[in-house]
Amino acid sequence: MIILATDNQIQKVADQLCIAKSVAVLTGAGVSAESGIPTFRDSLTGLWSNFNAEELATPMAFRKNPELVWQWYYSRRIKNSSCKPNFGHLALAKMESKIDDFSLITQNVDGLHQAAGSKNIIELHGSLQNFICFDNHHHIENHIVDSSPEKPPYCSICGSLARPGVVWFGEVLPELAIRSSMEALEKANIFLVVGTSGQVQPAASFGLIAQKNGATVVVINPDESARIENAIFLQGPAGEILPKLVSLTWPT
Ligand code: BJW
Repeated sequence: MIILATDNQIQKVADQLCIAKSVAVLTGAGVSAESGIPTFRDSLTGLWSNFNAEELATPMAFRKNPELVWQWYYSRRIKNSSCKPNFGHLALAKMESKIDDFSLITQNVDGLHQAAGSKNIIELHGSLQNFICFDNHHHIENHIVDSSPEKPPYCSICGSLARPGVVWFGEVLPELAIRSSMEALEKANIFLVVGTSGQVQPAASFGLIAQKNGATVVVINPDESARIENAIFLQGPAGEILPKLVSLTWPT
């Protein structure tokens, strides 16, 4: 049974949120769980049940078996296209409309924040909407990707294989995304950490960085293991806690 944060606990965060000048949010896979997208560390199901997501999301895995990795991403892209933003995504879009200085840093590659109407989004780990070539990062057009479900097509410029435009383990994150995140963490009065296990760097350190910069950090997650020391913990699913937080902060 999941213990839910009380209205009283949520109200205390709402009281701070309504006077905050600058707010930053970090989201992870948990924010899309209620849209039907499995979290990264959920065991894979169906055809993929014998695989480990952490072993598929690496350049080594792609070099070893490009077709396998391609098919995994292709199937996720198809699944994503039938998923819709949930109440958590929508609440974050509403929050942005109420706060002048608002940054949404996401580790997700599913595009659901954009679909919910969020605007100032920093995609730390890339996007499943973008495909690039393995050797030179040339852009690969979506219609070429869509016509090749079984194996990665070749880049028309350099002939190397296409790959998803996401950040795999051992790869550096986009420089602009890191710089924009650091700027957001420098000025935030409140930093919300929603639906992430906090196991993957560098995003896992953002809570600590925000605290050092003087922000109040609030973790929203059904699982206690996501707690951050000295942060407020609102236990529960993002799709329940975020809408409540928004309606208690801005009642009309
Ligand atoms: C709900 C919910 C509901 C469920 N509501 N919540 C320092 C120390 C040690 C290692 C490193 C280090 N610095 C870098 C590394 C190496 C590595 C790393 O962190 N390894 C760790 C595993 C130890 N990091 C990197 O390689 C990064 N690169 C880098 O730092 O470059 C410089 C460098 C390289 C090498 C060495 C040193 C420096 C790149 C990381 C790229 C991560 N990429 C992936 C794949 C993206 C593409 C794809 O989607 O396929 O990103 S991995 C995967 O993990 C994905 C996610 O974005 C990311 C985070 O996962 P997330 O979102 O937290 O999901 P889950 O599943 O873990 O958790 C879900 C949470 O939701 C849970 O808490 C649930 O309870 C919760 N939940 N229902 C709210 N309804």
